[in-house]
Order: sequence, then structure tokens, then C-alpha cells
Amino acid sequence: MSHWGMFTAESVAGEVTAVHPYEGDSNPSPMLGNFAGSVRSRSRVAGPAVRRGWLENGPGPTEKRGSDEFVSVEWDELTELLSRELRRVVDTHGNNAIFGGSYGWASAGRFHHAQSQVHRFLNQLGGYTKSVHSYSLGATGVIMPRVVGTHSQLFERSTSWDVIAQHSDLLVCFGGVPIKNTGVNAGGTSEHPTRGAIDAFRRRGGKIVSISPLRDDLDGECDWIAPIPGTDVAIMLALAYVLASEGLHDIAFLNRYCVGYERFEEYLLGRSDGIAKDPHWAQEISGIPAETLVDLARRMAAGRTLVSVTWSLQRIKHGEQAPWMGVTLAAMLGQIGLPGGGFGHGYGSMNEPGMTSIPYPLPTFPQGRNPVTDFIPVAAVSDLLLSPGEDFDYDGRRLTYPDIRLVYWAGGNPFHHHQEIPRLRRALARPDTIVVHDPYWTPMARHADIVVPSTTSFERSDLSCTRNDALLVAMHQVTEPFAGARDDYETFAALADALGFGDTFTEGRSSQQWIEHLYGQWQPSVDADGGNTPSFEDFWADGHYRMRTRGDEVLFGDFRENPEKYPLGTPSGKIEIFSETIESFGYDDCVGHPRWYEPDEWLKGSRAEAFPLHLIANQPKTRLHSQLDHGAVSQASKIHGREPIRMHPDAAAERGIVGADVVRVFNDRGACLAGVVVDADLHPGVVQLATGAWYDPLDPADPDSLCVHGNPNVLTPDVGTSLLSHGCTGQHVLVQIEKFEGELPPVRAFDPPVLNPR
Ligand code: PGD
Repeated sequence: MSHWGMFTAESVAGEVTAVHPYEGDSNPSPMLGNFAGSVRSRSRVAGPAVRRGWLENGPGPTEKRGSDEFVSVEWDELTELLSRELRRVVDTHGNNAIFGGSYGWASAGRFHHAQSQVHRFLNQLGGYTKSVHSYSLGATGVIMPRVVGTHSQLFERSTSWDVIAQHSDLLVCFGGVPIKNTGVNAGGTSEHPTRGAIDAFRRRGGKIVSISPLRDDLDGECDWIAPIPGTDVAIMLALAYVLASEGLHDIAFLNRYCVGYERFEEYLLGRSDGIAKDPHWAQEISGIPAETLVDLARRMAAGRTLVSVTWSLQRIKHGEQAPWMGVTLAAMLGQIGLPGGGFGHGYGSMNEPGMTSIPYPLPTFPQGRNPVTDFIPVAAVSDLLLSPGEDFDYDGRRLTYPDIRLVYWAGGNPFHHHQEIPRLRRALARPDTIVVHDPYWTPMARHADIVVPSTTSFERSDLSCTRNDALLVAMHQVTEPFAGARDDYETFAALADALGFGDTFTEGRSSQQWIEHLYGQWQPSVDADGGNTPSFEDFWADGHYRMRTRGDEVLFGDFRENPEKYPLGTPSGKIEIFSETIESFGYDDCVGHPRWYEPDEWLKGSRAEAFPLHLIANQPKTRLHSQLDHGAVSQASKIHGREPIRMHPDAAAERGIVGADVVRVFNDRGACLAGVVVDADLHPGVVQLATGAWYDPLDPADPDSLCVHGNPNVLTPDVGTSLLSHGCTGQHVLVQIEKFEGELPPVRAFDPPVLNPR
């Protein structure tokens, strides 16, 4: 099982040679093609390694990270060095001097899940400064609990695809429903239903309006509306304006199920600020003709309509507003809680939304309790490292960045996920020690002092299970561990032993015993529900067990049926179109109701004079994030070895650029190379460069160096969505593009660093 689907694998001499998708999967992800050759790839970390400067001069801040050479050490020495350093940091600076947020997707599997392993270990060490929420959903994770009382239920209990296929008339999809992203599900997936459901919906006569600067955010027939990026909230406001001014809004629903519509309406109609948010106002902002918006609003009110907002819309400055305004618009239509109507968040953002959930808890490796209370919103990592002792705002609280001495990362790649890499590199020069566990020499591993080689999921056994998939899957080991690689569990068990809490960490179990133990703990809840689960041995031999799912779901269906019995988890128990709580925080970048804020990075702003193209840095089609960028599917998409950038023919012609040219993409934060694909199916002012090409600096010693491979996060701004959430804003950035003349530098991202014997 992988995050991008279930499969069986063939192997020869310790290498995966082929993978075959699970026969029950109706639309397997092409990303499975990246696996062959991945176990013995030249980018694997073959054994423990320590940065020479750290080994010779000891821990301390340094700008050498990322350009120094490495020294191979034996496992025993690694355990000794690392446990001693952890002890020093804890004894001298306290546990909150360890940043163990360690964000990242790592691999599927409930036991070897890298985050669970590192957090259990650090908790038992006495705790660590943690991070909260995710790069995927930083803004949603904070705003939606205030608006509808939850964020996870929006996906876990989302209206199922089958219900949409049977009941919806119109899908109004802000951000489209990008099929490429539905290949992926955190923790794995045995089925990919989106394409089939949309086909069934169309066969029934259903219509789709896709609002996105990229045509291919929706496959097949639809009405495509291509606005100026970042203006969706203005469009939603105009649609709401038409509903309100034409009396098409459902006042009974707003009164019974919502609070604060009146306060919002003051703003909408312009009574509070003198600006009516009407279709002409929105046309000026978004470039979409007013008549198109009027027509769309009327169509929405005429039938069963689902307002869908992708997660990408909240991964920009003021990202809180799009999901909040999406709910508000759906509430005005009065269809929240009805089959096929209402609101959806994340259709096409990941496979989970639209899949029906299982009614049981998942088998879970216990992480224990973190005694340290310091935390950061996940996308504030550079701020944390650069500003010890400084105060910051977050979700109504005033918090302080602790002084971090040691950074511990297992299963994530900040050079993929974080914005403004030049700033990140300066931040990573600050701590005394950086530890990274990864199977591969990722850019993050290259910036570490201590590199711990992990196994991949092919080299160990595990269990996989997710909230919205019916299968519990036995992940059988396929090959022996590569060279000196070890399971993260073995590494932490040895470290815990050296630090005096080995028995507490392992509880005396081997990995296989843990897997059996987790299965045994999970069985009773399923059996109590009539599950009749097999013995562990039978389950392991069969390879999977099919659970009951809840069946067709309608988001907030029970709340609609009986709001007194099933209130939302908001202070009012209702949908908060106006939130007194948020208003009370006094933030000027997120007030008490959804509203339009002009972004910094947009085509109508002043920055566009210098950087006139709007780059969309979205999720790649050919891999998950940065994982297996060296794999066959990812490599086949590259142009002269660079990440492809899509440009509109007009933008290309204006610059004397043609398809397959290599270009320099730049702004005042950084620059990267990329290979051009000319594509008329983009908004003319937009270029698109996916995330995930491994950062490859021309001069590794220079934090501002050109990335020769095409990582857009050298360009993106390191700013949070707002004071409320500080979510990731990596989707949007303004750039300029020129043809790259001169000799093309080689791509060295996948070559391991110089590694010397001890
Ligand atoms: P991955 O490439 O999946 O990216 O960022 P994330 O850090 O999750 O990194 C996972 C790492 O785990 C890989 O290096 C892999 O080799 C390693 N790994 C795999 N298995 C194991 C294991 O068993 N043990 C250990 N120790 N390591 C393992 C993703 C993040 O990026 C996300 S979720 C989103 S949504 C964001 N999206 C954007 C965006 O839209 N635009 C921009 N510009 N930036 C983004 N960044 C964010």
C-alpha cells in the first residue's frame, strides 16, 4: 500500500522491478510507475552519515549546512553521538529547545508511520516543541471549527460521490476537481472513485461549472470560468449578492441554521462600507463578465447545487475566506444537509472527500503525551528558528517562539513543503544540530548534521488503514533492507535504550509483534459491530480485511434534520456566518465575517509591474509532493531534466519563448530554471509549475543560488494566511520569465553528496 494506491510488487535481487495495481481499483494512479528501481536508487542513504563540520567542531550554528561533506559512521557511533547530543540539549536548554514538529507525509502504514515514531520517542524523552495543523489545510484547520464546528468531518463525513451522482444538478467547483490529486490519499487507498462518479453524474444530466485559471483542473465537459487567480471570494460575493438582491436566498434556512447573516449582509450589500459586492464590482476584480455571474447565481438557485471549494484556495494569503465564503454561499442557497446540495471542501484535493467513512477507530501506534506546551502553526518554521523569544499572534492567542537548539525531522522534506527557500536556508543555519531520518538524500537530508538512513515501506511489514477506505491491508515486506538502512523504529529503540527508556519505548515488542498487537487492539470494536474479524494469522495470509462503511453520507445531514439534537460544535451550535469569537480577536486580516481582501501576489496589484505573471505552484501530476522525483513517471515529464512550466502561447510569444525552451523563472526572492510547455488552456496571465522538483542550487554554499531544477518554493513568499491561522500560502506567487541563454547547468539533485569514510 502507498499513499497513491494499493498494489502488488515484484522484486529481483533486493530491487522492486514492477508494481501492479490492486484489481479492485477502478482508476489506479499512474504514480505507481515511480516505484520500480526505487529501493536501490542512487539517491538512497546507504548508511548513517554525519556532516564533517559537526563531527570536527561539534554542534553550533553554521552556514555550512547544505554544502559541507559527510562522513560515514557505524550505527553504534551514530547512536552514541545522537543520544549524547539529545541529552546535552535537554539538560542545558530544556525539552522545548527541541523542535520535533517534523511535518511530512512519509509513507503509508500505521506502525512505521514516521511521525508517530518520532513523536512517541520525543515524548518519552520529555517532550518537544511541536507544530499544529498541516501545509495542506493550515487555514481551514483553524477557521472551519469556528464556522461549522469541525474541519476533519468536512472530509471524513463529506457528501459521498454516489449521493452527488444521484442527486446533484449542478456542481459549482471553485478550483475544479483536479483528478490528478485524487490519486493520493494520506495513509493509502484501495479505490479511486472520483472519475467514475463524475461520469455517472454527467450521464444523469448533471452539469459542472469549473472556476479555475487552469482548464485541466476539471477533466472533460464543463463550463470553464477562468478568473484572475486569487479572486474566488470576490466571485462568491457577487453570486451571493445576486441571490440576496433577487430574493433567491433561503431566509428560513439562514434563520434556523445560521447566525450572523444580517451582519454579513450589511457588508455584502455595501451598507457598512459603501461598496456593493455586485457582479460589476466582481468583474473589475476577477475579469469575469458580470452577466456570467448573474446567470450562474440564478442557475445555482434553480436546482440542487453543490458549492465545492478545493483546498488550494485556502493555501494563499487570506486563505480563510474562500471556505468560509463557500459555506456562506451554500447556506444562502439553503441546501446544506440535503442530498447532493450544500457545501463540499476538498473534492479533487485528495481522494478522501466523497469516500464513505468507516465507523471504527484506526489501529494506532500510541504516541504518548507531550509535556511541553510550546507550539507553532506548522508553516511558521523559519520564523521559529529566526526569531527566538519573539511573540506572535495565533488564533486569538499571543505566543512566544522558544529558542530552538536541535531540529529533529523524520519523514518530511521542508525543501519541498516550505516557502521562500533562501530564508529557510538561513533559518536552518541557526540551530546547533539538525537530525534527519529519510531513505533518500533529499535536500533536507543534505542540510542535516546527522543523517539517519530509513527503510522504505518495501523493506518492512506494516498494516494500513484510513478513515475512508473499507480495507485494512497487510503490507508484506517485499525486499531486505537496502545496505545500512534501518526501520525508524529500530533507530528510536536503540536511541531510547542508550537514553535509559528503551523498554518504555518498545514495551518489549519487535515490529512484527507491534503489528499483531495493534491488530488485536483494533479487533474488538469491529467485532462488537458484527465484524467477525479473522485471526491475525489468517488476516496476514489473506492480505486484507473488508470493513463495513457508513454508506451514503450527506454532510451535516443530521444537523439539518434536527439542529437541537445534533448541533454543530460552534458557540451557537449553528453555522457562524458571523463569528463573535473571531471578531473579538481584533485582527484586521480576518474579521468576524467572510470578506474580500486584496492579495499581495496578484495580477492587479503593484508587484505585478515588476513580476507580471501569476505562478500557480500546485501539486504535481507525476509524483506525490517530492517523493520519488527520480522515478520513471516523474522523470518522463521533465524537459531537459527540468520541471515543466506551462505558459500561455501569448505570454511565451511576448518573450520569444517556444515549447521545450529552458527558462529562468524569477522574482526578488529567488530564481529557478524550468522547461516550457506551451498551453492555451490557462488564463493568459498564468503560468503553472508544480511543487516537488528536488531543490538543486547551482552554488550549494549560497542560500540565494539559482535552483537549476525547478523548485517553485525558491520564489514563494514565507508569509502566513493571516494572524488567525498562519496557514501555508505557497500556491500563488508573481514572477517574471526569460529564456535561459548560455550553457545549461547539470541537474545534480539525485547524486548523493561526497561521503568520506571515518
Ligand atoms: P514529501 O515529499 O511527501 O513532502 O510536504 P512533505 O514534506 O510531506 O516528503 C516526505 C518525505 O518522507 C520524503 O522525503 C520521503 O522520502 C520520506 N519518507 C518516506 N517514507 C519514510 C519513512 O518511512 N521514514 C522516514 N524517516 N522518511 C520517509 C508536503 C506539503 O507540501 C503539503 S502536504 C502541501 S499540501 C503543501 N503544498 C504546497 C503547495 O501547494 N504549494 C507550494 N508552493 N508548496 C507546498 N508545500 C506543501
